[in-house]
Amino acid sequence: MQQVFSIPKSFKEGFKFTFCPGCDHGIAMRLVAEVIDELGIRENIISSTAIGCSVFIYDFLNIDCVEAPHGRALASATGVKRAQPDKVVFTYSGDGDFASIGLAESMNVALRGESITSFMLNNTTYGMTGGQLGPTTTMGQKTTTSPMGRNREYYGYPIKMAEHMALCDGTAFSARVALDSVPHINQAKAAIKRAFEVQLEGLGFGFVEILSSCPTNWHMTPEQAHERIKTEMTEIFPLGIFKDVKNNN
Ligand SMILES: Cc1ncc(C[n+]2csc(CCOP(=O)(O)OP(=O)(O)O)c2C)c(N)n1
Repeated sequence: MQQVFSIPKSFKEGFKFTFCPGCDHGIAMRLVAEVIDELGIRENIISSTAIGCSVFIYDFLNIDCVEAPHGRALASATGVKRAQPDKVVFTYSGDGDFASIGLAESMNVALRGESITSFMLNNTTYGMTGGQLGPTTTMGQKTTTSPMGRNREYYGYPIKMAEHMALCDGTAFSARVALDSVPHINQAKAAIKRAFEVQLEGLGFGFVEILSSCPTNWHMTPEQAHERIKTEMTEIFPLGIFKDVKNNN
């Protein structure tokens, strides 16, 4: 069959995504791979991922990777960056990894202003383990551990990570983007690039929260899942750049 689209060089040759149909991890990883190619940093980059569907990055990207325990991607990345300051170091996590089990690590990396770049995929659930309530599960959302829907009394409120990261003095760039449409995907790529650039420019910690679909655990078609991102999720998690030290905002 004739290939009609190009594959970023940072992908492994002959790789095949093993994500569920309609999962946005594939789009996010492609954007990261395209940016790595465009910045010419493939030979000089190290990823740190923990557990969750993000872990598969080392199956697909042709880059150096370290594997951390659940929630500890940013702690491992800190060690890698401090040992090898000339390397470009990034983490790629789910919201459960970054904003729940790894919340202390994430917050402290931002407060210390570590020169690393982090991406958090917000799919409002613990995807890999079957759709339990996570730190970003929306109010009223039914999950396997909130079968009646998330409520304030029992579960509290979802966390807005891009805003929290922006409040940390060591953060140089914090943005929230989404993968539900082509214009949003283009904005997502620009934010991913900027988050790498602040590391290359030595400005501090770079963070991008990426609103992404999990049709399997949301019990939706891919189209319905993107509609949910566009309507419900962006209402709760507004898109935008919350901090960019270079542009003084
Ligand atoms: C210390 C530890 N606790 C729990 C788990 C089980 N576990 C594996 S993946 C996962 C959920 C990951 O969810 P998230 O980070 O949101 O990523 P997603 O799979 O949704 O992309 C959990 C709880 C584990 N592997 N290790």
